[in-house]
Amino acid sequence: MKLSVSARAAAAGGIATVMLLTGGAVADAASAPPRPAAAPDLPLASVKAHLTQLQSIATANGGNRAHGRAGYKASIDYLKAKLDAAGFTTTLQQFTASGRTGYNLIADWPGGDTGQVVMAGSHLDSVSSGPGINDNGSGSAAVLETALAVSRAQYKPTKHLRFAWWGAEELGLVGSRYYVNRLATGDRSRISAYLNFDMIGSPNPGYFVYDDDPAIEKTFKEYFSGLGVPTEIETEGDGRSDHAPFKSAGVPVGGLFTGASRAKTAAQAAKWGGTAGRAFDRCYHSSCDTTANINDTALDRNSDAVAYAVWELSE
Ligand code: DTR
Ligand code: CA
Ligand code: ZN
Ligand code: ZN
Repeated sequence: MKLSVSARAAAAGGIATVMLLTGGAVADAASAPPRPAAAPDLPLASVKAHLTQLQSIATANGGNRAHGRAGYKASIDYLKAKLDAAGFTTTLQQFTASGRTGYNLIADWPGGDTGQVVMAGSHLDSVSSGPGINDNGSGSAAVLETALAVSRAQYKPTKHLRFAWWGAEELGLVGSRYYVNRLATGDRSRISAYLNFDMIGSPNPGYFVYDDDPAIEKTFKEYFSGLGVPTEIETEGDGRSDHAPFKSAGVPVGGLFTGASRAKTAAQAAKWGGTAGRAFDRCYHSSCDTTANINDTALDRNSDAVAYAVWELSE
């Protein structure tokens, strides 16, 4: 049974909406390119289990997971162990910032055309004032669970998949800049897409899609329209997260965001729910950015959107 794109997106998002293609549509379907297997619906419980681990790591290490502190390296170790066990080829890229050692974690999924690399990434560091569960445990957990879903499915896409967790983003995109600046000549043009996920579980969430690359933006908007969730263009963040160094290097970029310290408007509350006049995340860069600072629906929808885009863009 052929699903329309929006129904398939809904299915990928876990809502069983099936539309039969009848009459002329069948002709369209017959001429349509083969569609990839729908991306899996990532279990919210699995994504949240990573957040619980990151919270425990922060609690055991002075309350944060900041660059250069024990909590950051423990976060790296947690993710690397999961990825190694799942069959990824992992690389720890070490750098120094503000006199302290930092790390990027890069995980390559063996196979695929290394001339067309689809990357999904997020920064793993928190600020020093808190555990950084929404900023940015949320993005890091969603990217990790997407990578683990690739392994579970033994997914074999046409393109090569690479996942990345950046260090020292909070110091000024230090880790991602370090990575992009050290790409070998020609490797920049081999990255066909970089997808960035920084704060995707905000407690008073908005649904923002980066508008840097039209094809990537369309992919995310297809997914959310399949769920019946309206989106807005992300305007707060140009240059404010790890997609910026990739964009400056000419790589097509996109991503998702649920909002930080800006207040949700009445119009936004009318379409998304939540509280007008209140910040999307009133614990932004604060000690209260804990596992209690997450909206489950937003985290679930955005985690599934990460998987949907990775599958769609790497087919
Ligand atoms: N710079 C991010 C948070 C942030 C603020 N605005 C945006 C827009 C798009 C992505 C991220 C952000 C941080 O504090 O880590
Ligand atoms: Ca899900
Ligand atoms: Zn931050
Ligand atoms: Zn962030």
